[in-house]
Amino acid sequence: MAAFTKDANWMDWCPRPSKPGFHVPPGSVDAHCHVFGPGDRFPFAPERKYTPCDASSDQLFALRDFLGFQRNIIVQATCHGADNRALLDALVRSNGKARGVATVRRSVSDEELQAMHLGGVRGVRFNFVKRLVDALLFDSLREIAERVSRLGWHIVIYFEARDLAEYFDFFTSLPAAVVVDHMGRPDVSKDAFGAEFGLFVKMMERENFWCKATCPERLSMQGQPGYDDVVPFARRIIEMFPDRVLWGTDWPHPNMTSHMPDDGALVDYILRIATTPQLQKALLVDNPMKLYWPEEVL
Ligand code: 0GY
Repeated sequence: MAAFTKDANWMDWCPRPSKPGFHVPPGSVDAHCHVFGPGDRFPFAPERKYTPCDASSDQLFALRDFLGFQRNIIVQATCHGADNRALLDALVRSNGKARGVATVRRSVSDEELQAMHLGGVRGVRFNFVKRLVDALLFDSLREIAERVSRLGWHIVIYFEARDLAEYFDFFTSLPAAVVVDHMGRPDVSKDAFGAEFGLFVKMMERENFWCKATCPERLSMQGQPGYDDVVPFARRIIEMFPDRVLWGTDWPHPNMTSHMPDDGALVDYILRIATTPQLQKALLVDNPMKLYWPEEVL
């Protein structure tokens, strides 16, 4: 099998995170994380825009246990393209404690979708971040959205705030629940109550929209320890839409260039954005369970 060499400037994930002071509620779900490779078992996609370090399911599950979480939502990253084998293998190895979001092409068969469903996939991801993908084939995405919505799956979308106006009509016409990664990547040097984030809030006002209040480390210009500039954005969205927000580590934090976050510190950051036990339980337990394990929700 091909050997892969990670990009020269690739920042590896934190090997010894701190133990969080915040004890997450029982049943908490890390609702945005990835597995990468290992490249000698699960090759990275030829069309990838970056080659990461390996980040295996065993390493992810060790982090889950260390941080006090019970389940994961593993999201297909662009470095694996539409080859979901690493994801599906991780779902099997999780013994039911993980569900997944896949990437598929229009050519995917109904049988393949059905097999993914049985394997624990509950959504597809459409990536609109220009540095991560090539051409966007909207007709194809719409067709995929219609097909997977029949399986009860949702659509995860990843885009940057400056592009939202261009994609707004497409996003709001999707025929399923839509989950937005990282609050639509706001420019946090702007006002959390200003026009740009206002457009995102307007989209969230639609009942089928959810979002992940994730990635302060990716969005912040001020950086650690508190990611202070991201807090007003996350608090606004969590307090306005307490029943449609999710949280995840984003381990192993692909394409970070400024610093590699301490995953324990990221868990402590939750206290700054979800400021009551009710908001924390909704964010970490009730909402991801409704979306990914609805059969277990009474
Ligand atoms: C993230 C963020 C990034 C990468 C991907 O699929 C991906 O490659 O999502 C990024 O580079 O911003 O959520 O993992």
